[in-house]
Amino acid sequence: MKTKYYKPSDSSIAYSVGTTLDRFIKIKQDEFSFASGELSQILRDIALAAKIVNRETNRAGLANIGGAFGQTNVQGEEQQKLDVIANIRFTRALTKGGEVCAVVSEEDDEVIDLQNGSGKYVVAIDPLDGSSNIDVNISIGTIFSIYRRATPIGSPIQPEDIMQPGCQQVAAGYVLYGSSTMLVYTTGHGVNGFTYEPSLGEFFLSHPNMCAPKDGDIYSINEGTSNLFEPGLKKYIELCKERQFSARYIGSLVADFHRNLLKGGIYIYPATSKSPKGKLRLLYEANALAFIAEQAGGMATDGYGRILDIKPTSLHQRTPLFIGSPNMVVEAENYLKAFQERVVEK
Ligand code: FDP
Repeated sequence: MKTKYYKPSDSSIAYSVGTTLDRFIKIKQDEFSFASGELSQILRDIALAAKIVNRETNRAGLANIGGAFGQTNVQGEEQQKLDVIANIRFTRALTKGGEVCAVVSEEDDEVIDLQNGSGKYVVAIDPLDGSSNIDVNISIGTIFSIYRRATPIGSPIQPEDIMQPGCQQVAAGYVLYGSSTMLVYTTGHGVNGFTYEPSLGEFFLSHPNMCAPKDGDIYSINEGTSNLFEPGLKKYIELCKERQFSARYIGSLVADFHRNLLKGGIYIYPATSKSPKGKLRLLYEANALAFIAEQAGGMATDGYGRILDIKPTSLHQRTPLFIGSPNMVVEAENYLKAFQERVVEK
């Protein structure tokens, strides 16, 4: 039999289309000390569900899947039809993949036990974040955290499998359904971003080794409740204005976070006198983004301490969030603490 070596063609038709998410995951699989392909499979499952949610999101205006579902979730928030669709899609993908034993979702009151005796992983997910933006065609997202279960594989799910601090995450990521759809994830070895190519149905590596600028000039906060902010935060916002920073707030955490990660800035969802724990959820919103922020050289705190060190005490626990460029997060935190001290000293 005659053979010949493969020689890439010089023709433009043979130009590389780039690195697919699948190939990238495979290449990087060896970075996990406990590499076995299972974590890679979960990332692929999430990517598949993201493609489906992307498709549904894109035709929301046509397919009668916009608007309210007619029920409220455990947070007391009105569920949108797409919230429900996304929840079903991600849960289904994680169930079929076979690597996950339990899922915590914003849309479900309780932990979903997948009855999977061989599942080593627990996933916490906000299937569709920023859902109040669906009907007005503004960017929305998916946020996910992956943990290894703490108790032996095959045994019943225990609270300690679920209530792990964010520093125990083995991977985390988000999908941004924006002017293009992106999947960004970390496994604790830097952060990489992939852009969806709809005609090929693939995510391609577009943002390798993402790094948060040390400083920035964008602040993202809903100032509508500023009269309820802590005094230190009011001062910090004044400082942002004195420095003529840009105020940018979409009201979709993933989109606001993503912009500031690329451009440099701080996203704040603070405690207020009305909501001392803020609004965002620790397990499936703050932790994932905090892990990504830190891996990209950024920072995430609740205003007084590191998000990833918080030991969860309840499933749908809320936390204030200050996240983004490290110099900005430190400065905001210093304002909060300094002012609090002054108040205590009086
Ligand atoms: P939403 O309620 O629309 O899902 O996750 C909660 C969240 O959106 C974030 O995505 C967003 O940053 C924030 O709430 C917006 O809250 P406000 O309307 O209070 O600013």
